[in-house]
Amino acid sequence: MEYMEPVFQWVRVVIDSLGIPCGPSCPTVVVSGSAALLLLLALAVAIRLLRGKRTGREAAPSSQPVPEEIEEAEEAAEEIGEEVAEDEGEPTPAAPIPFEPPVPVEVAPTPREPLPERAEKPEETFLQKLKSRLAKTHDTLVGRLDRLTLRKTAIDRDVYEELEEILMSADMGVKTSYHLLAKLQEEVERKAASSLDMLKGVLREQIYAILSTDTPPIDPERAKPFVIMVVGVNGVGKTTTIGKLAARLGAGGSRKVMLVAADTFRAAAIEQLEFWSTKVGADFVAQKPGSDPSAVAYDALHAARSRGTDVVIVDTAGRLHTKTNLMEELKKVKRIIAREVPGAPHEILLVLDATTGQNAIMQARTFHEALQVTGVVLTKLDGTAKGGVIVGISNELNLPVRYIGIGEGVEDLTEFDPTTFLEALF
Ligand SMILES: Nc1nc2c(ncn2[C@@H]2O[C@H](COP(=O)(O)OP(=O)(O)OP(=O)(O)O)[C@@H](O)[C@H]2O)c(=O)[nH]1
Ligand SMILES: [Mg+2]
Repeated sequence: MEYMEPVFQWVRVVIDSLGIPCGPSCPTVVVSGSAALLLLLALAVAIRLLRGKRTGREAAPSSQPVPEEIEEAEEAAEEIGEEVAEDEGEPTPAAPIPFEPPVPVEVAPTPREPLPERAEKPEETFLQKLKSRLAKTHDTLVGRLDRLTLRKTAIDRDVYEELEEILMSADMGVKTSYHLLAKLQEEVERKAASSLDMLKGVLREQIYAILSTDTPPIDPERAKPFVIMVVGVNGVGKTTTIGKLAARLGAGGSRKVMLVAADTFRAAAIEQLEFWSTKVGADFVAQKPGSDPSAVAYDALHAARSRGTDVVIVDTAGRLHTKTNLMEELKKVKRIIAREVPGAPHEILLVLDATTGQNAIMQARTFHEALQVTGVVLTKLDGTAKGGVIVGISNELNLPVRYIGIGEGVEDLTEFDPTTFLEALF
């Protein structure tokens, strides 16, 4: 401790000059106390420095943000559109960014590839529909004629023979086929034509002349109730036609239609008509199976008058035109109707099945003789190649074709118009 002697002497001089009473060991105590104090101080600073290093930014005084904090604060402030104040280049501690809980992001469903739209079937026009339903008759008549025209170069005897065969196979009937052949020959001679190209046009003109009549269309407004009686042989499509007709004449509910089950032969026939009446929203009148058809008609007409019905359609049982007693039964129904409603039945429609071909003409003759039919409905034209029968019927019977059936659906009955029909057929 000898090297500390000058320090002790200097401390004694200072203490004495300050006039502080001090014993011989006083300088030693002061120096050792001060040294211990300094040592403690140094120790405290060292500890503090060490902790600062370890905790990094945490140790920085909160009032003096570290540069990284400022940067982050600026970025955040920019994001939320706040201005960051600056003080002469010295970055001011950024205002604390208020904590906002994360807004739950609604994850929009990944847009799916739209399914390729199903190719909409374009609306079929009426003419297209008629064309497709008459396709078989078209092929037998017009298709064969086209093929003949391509094969032959001049109109000769062979051509006429083949033409005759074509007309017969389309079921025009012998009489009508010869009539058309004669007309064709006349035109060929008149025009001194040698090419087959004109044959198709002439045939179309001649068929039109047969089919077009000047009979006015059915007008259900001309009487109330307007009574229609429907007759024909078994299974030709009478009941189905009545259902379709009720839908047409009902005109979307603007006319009150009544269906009358005067086919009392079978319970199923009554049910079938009832089914149609429900389907098309028509009134329905029936009696027990086996009842007198005339009595059913009588009751129905009384009901129609009291209910203010506009159109009454009477279904009758199918019968062979050759059965005289059954034809008499129909005559009786007609008489009763005429007695109850003057001027009725306003229409007696004979339903003929086109698929029966020439037999339809025979049926038409007998029914017409017995009942003086006012018009024909030719059904099932959609399923036959014998559609030419319509020309035979018009030519031989001089009866107007009122409607044609081209399918089983309610909309598959159409008013017969020769122009549209030929447009579709040719
Ligand atoms: N393809 C086709 N089928 C038809 C047409 N009209 C009627 N039919 C069908 O022909 C069949 C007989 O029809 P109905 O209406 O019962 O015939 P109907 O003359 O009343 O028969 P009966 O009362 O037994 O004399 C049914 O299957 C009908 O769906 C048509 O225009 N085209
Ligand atoms: Mg029937």
